[in-house]
Amino acid sequence: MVEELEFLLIKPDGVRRGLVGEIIRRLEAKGLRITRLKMLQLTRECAEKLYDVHRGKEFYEKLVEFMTSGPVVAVLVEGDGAVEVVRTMIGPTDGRRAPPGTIRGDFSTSILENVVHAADSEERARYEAEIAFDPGCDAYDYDL
Ligand code: FUP
Repeated sequence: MVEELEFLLIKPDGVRRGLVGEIIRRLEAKGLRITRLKMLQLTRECAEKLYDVHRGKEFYEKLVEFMTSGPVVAVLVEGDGAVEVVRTMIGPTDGRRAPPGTIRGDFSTSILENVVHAADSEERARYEAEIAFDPGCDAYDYDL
């Protein structure tokens, strides 16, 4: 295994349900190092860029709509074999099929609202992190 970088996004359902702390706790407890962290409200354009590989699929519109429905939390982690480690920790896409002990298995019964996203390669992690940490991708209204 080699030192790797991995990108995760806690989805709007994860934020709405108060699971941010639990997910970050699991990443830290596993021994991954959190190197960047940001809450943002994705613009439609940036949500489309994040999910460019799914453009044209029947679930694409719903997916983009969901990902822009509320704030998300972008997390960059580093660690030995981080991509495989995180993908194993989140479990398969469909929360109904994800085994207990995985994040999706413990917190989701949906294929769309499955709490968390993680990049499937280090190259994708870099691509997705560049989008999520770009100030232009954040539509959040910071007026207090
Ligand atoms: P994953 O890598 O596990 O996040 O899964 P995918 O890249 O295959 O899918 C990305 C997102 O598309 C999922 F989180 C939810 C959505 N999706 C659906 O809504 N329906 C599907 O049949 C497949 C994916």
